Amino acid sequence: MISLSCEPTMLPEQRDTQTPWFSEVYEPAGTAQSWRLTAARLDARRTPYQHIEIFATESYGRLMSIDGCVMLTSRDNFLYHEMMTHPALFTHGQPRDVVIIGGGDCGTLREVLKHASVRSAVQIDIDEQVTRLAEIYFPELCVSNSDPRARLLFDDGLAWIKHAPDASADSIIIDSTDPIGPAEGLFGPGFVSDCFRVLRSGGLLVQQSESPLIHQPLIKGIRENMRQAGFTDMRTLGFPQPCYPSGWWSATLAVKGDHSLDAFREQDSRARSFETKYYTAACHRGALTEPPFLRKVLQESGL
Ligand code: AG3
Repeated sequence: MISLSCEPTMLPEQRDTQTPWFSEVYEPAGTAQSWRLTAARLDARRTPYQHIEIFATESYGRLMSIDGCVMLTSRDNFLYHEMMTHPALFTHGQPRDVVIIGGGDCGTLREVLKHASVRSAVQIDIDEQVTRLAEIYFPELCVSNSDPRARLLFDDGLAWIKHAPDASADSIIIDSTDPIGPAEGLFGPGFVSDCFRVLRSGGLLVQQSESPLIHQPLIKGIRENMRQAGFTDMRTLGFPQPCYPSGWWSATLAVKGDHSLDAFREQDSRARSFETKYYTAACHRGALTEPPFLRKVLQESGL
């Protein structure tokens, strides 16, 4: 006999109405998602850029929100951070110099530094407080921060990339918030063409591209910017992300020069020397096939 450990939903009169909840109300989709908390808010900082808060949830571990939007939870951030990093770095022949725009929680940085070929990883987040809070509440993401290959800068990514030398990076990963507030410019055509200039031939751009289900116009816009900038092949890789609106998220990859995203180092990926919790060569291969509903929308714009 299989015993189910899931208790049925509580009846209203049994509910604990005293325990606090965190809810992200996501107006654009008319949805909300909530987590029951185990304590009052752990921390909060109002910075010149945004309002960062930290909560302790009952079932997802710690949760960081920025301006009311969930950025990550302890339980499921591995999905996002692995998929923002490994497909791109296993597509490049030998990624050496990697730039992370945003990513202040250092989760992407940790994944990037798992690649032995990487000799420099520069992270440029506008808000130092994101990193300072991650060090306290998500120390597992910050384990590689003192790696000699890592450089943590607190600066405006838009301005940084403008001044970066031509052909100086093998991969640029845009690990940003939603396209509002300080991150808005990171979704603009000017920034994407600066990234194109800064990448070497064969270089990979990765942009967090929101939900394939509810943000199709945005994904179209991201890909139009990439195409306009001169990128040849582009692909939107979907992955589950329970803590974000719709529970589903994506990373859009673009390659510079005459390369195809279908050709990744599958053998190296299979024989990788580090652990991942979601990413595998097979899931990489599978994610390269865009689902028909998304393909249709992109095809309409010749993307
Ligand atoms: N970056 C993507 C956050 C977008 C979430 N949007 C939302 N909850 N409305 C997260 C940074 C992780 N390194």
